[in-house]
Amino acid sequence: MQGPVLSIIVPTFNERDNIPRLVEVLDVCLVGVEWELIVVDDDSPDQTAAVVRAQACANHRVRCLHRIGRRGLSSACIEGMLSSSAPVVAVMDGDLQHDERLLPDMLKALLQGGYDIVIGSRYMAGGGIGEWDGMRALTSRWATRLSRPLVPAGLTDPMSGFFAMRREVFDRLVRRTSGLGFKLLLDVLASSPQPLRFLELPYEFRLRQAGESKLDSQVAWDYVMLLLDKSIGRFVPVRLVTFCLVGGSGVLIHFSVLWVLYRWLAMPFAWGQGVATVLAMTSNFILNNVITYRDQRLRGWQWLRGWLSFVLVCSLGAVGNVGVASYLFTQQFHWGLSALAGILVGTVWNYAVTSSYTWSVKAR
Ligand SMILES: Nc1nc2c(ncn2[C@@H]2O[C@H](COP(=O)(O)OP(=O)(O)O)[C@@H](O)[C@H]2O)c(=O)[nH]1
Ligand SMILES: [Mg+2]
Repeated sequence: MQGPVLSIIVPTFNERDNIPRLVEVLDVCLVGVEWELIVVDDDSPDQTAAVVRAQACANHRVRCLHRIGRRGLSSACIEGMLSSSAPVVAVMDGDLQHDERLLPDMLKALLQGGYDIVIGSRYMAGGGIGEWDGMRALTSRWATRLSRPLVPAGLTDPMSGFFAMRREVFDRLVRRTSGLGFKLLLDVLASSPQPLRFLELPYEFRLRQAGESKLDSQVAWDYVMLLLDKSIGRFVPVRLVTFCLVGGSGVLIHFSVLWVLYRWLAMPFAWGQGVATVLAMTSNFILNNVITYRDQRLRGWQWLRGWLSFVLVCSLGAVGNVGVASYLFTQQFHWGLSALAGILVGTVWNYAVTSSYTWSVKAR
C-alpha cells in the first residue's frame, strides 16, 4: 500500500471535543487522496491524546504524537512534520477554524510544481476574519505589519496558521527555524535560504467549535522573541539580549538598595553591599524567569532550586568578574576597560551556565 501523499499536522492543547469532527470533515473533503492526520498533543489535561488514539484505532489515517513536559504550537508542528514522510505537509488548527476544503487545492498546486508553499489567507479578497472583536482584529493587523520586513512582498496573511508546503522545502529550512511561539508560517518564511514561491488561497476564519483559545500574553511575548530572533538572532542569541537587559535592571536595584541601607540607615558598607547583591540577584532571577525563560518558567520547588542555583552561579560569575578585572588592571590596562572586561566575562558565564543549570534550555 502506498504511503500518504499529504500529512496534515494538527497541534492540539485541550481540543478533545473537536477531534472526532475534525477526522470526519477531513474524511469527507479528501476523498481520493492518500492523506494522514498527525495530531501533536502537548499532554493536554483534557486527554486529547487518548481521544486521538481512540480515533486512530478505528482509522489508519490518524495518529498521535504525544509530547510530555513541552508546550508550543510551532515546535509541535515542526516535530509533527519531521515525523511524516509525505511529499506535502500541511499545518491546520484543531478547532475547525480553518477551512479544510482548501486542502485539495493546496495539494494540487504543490504537486503541479511552481509553488513552494500555499497559504490560506484571511486578508485577501474572498477571505475573512469572521467574528473577531475589534481588539483582536487590531492586534492581528499590527502583528502583521511588524512582520513585513521578514516576509516576501505581496503576502496578505503572514500570520496565517493554515498552510501547506513541499517536504523538500521544509527539509531545506527546518534547521534554521526558531520554533518559538505560535507563528510558524512567519518562522518558515523568514528561515528559508531563498524567498519561497507562494500562492495564497482565500478562506473565512470560522468560529471555534468547542474548547477555548490559548491566545494570551505569553503568545504576544513569544511573537516579540520570534521577531527578534529572526532579525538579530543570527548575530546574538535573543535570550542573551534580554538577560543583559535584566542584568542592567539589577544594577539599578543594587544601587537603590545600597543607597537606602548604607546612606539612609547607616548600615556598615559590607552588610549593605551583601544585602543589595542578594536582592539584585533575586530580582534578576525573578525577571529572567518570567521574561527570558518564560517558555520554561520555574514554579514551586523548582523555583526555589532555580533561585539557589542562580545565586550560586552568579556568585561564581562575580568572583570571575573581579578576578579578570583585577588581573587586567595589574597589567596596566585602563581601570574602566578592566572593569568592562570583568563584567563581560561575568555576564557570559552567568548566561551560559544558568541557561543550562537553572533553566536547562533544550537544544532547540
Ligand atoms: N501542541 C500544542 N498545540 C497548541 C498549543 N497552544 C495552542 N495549540 C493548538 O494550536 C491551535 C491554535 O490555537 P488557538 O488557541 O485556537 O489559537 P487561536 O485560533 O489563535 O485562538 C489549536 O489547535 C490549539 O489546540 C501548545 O502549546 N501545544
Ligand atoms: Mg483557534
